[in-house]
Amino acid sequence: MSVNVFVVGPAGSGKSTFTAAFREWMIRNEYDMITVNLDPGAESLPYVPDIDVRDLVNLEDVMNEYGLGPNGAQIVAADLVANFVEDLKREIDSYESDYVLLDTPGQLELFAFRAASSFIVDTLGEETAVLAFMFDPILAKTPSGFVSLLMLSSTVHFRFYIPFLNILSKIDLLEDDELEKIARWCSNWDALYDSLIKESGGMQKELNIQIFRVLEDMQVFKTPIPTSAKMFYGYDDVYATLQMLFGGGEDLEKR
Ligand SMILES: Nc1nc2c(ncn2[C@@H]2O[C@H](COP(=O)(O)OP(=O)(O)OP(=O)(O)O)[C@@H](O)[C@H]2O)c(=O)[nH]1
Ligand SMILES: [Mg+2]
Repeated sequence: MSVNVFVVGPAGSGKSTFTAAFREWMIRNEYDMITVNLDPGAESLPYVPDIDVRDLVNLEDVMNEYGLGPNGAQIVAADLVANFVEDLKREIDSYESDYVLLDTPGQLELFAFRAASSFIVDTLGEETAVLAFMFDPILAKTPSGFVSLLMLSSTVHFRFYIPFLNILSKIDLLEDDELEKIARWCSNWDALYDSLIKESGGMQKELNIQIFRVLEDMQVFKTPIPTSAKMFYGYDDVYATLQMLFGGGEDLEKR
């Protein structure tokens, strides 16, 4: 049975580039994997998907057929994909690969909040689905941005309730001290709390403190794994984390 990794995150957080780079890393290491593009609105991709939802649902066709603009068409297209889930599953199964990387639509809310997505994750993912949630470093480097991403990632986790890992993308865009600061927040809640209350004042500070406490109580925190497609960095850690989740730490057999 394959491990199905749904790559999710806010628009522009690096989902498609992560898919391309992790694919490259896996191929170099001789792991058996395929990529699936689940974004009907993707204009260009940094990899050639083995399976492409655009072959089944085309955004331009949806715009013409339903008389919609690009935003409305994205919503209809996301729902239409659900009609083809069984076809997608058959196609994925025909590869019999160990790993399936599924690149999701740019708009996180289309994936996280449409009923069609739960159906897609349930059908395609079965019991070996995992969410890889991308943290964009430009947002993650401020305390409130970091906490917002934790909330967003928790919301997506709450929606699907399957195993998940957090990934910090594009770390080449961070200065060393910014990366160290994020690492400190990851290893020490108190450091994150201190940074958060220093950043804000008045009512916002109060709200931040309350939100922080909820997150702490929920114990949703998962340290984001630092990666950079530009530096080709971090993919061994991502792979090791997947192994811990599904392989009990043991390597799935190479082919
Ligand atoms: N410097 C740097 N840029 C990156 C990295 N990964 C992605 N990018 C850039 O970030 C931008 C967005 O990357 P994508 O991979 O398209 O992000 P996405 O989440 O798939 O975007 P949407 O599907 O449109 O939501 C592109 O300009 C990428 O070149 C990285 O590791 N380093
Ligand atoms: Mg993309």
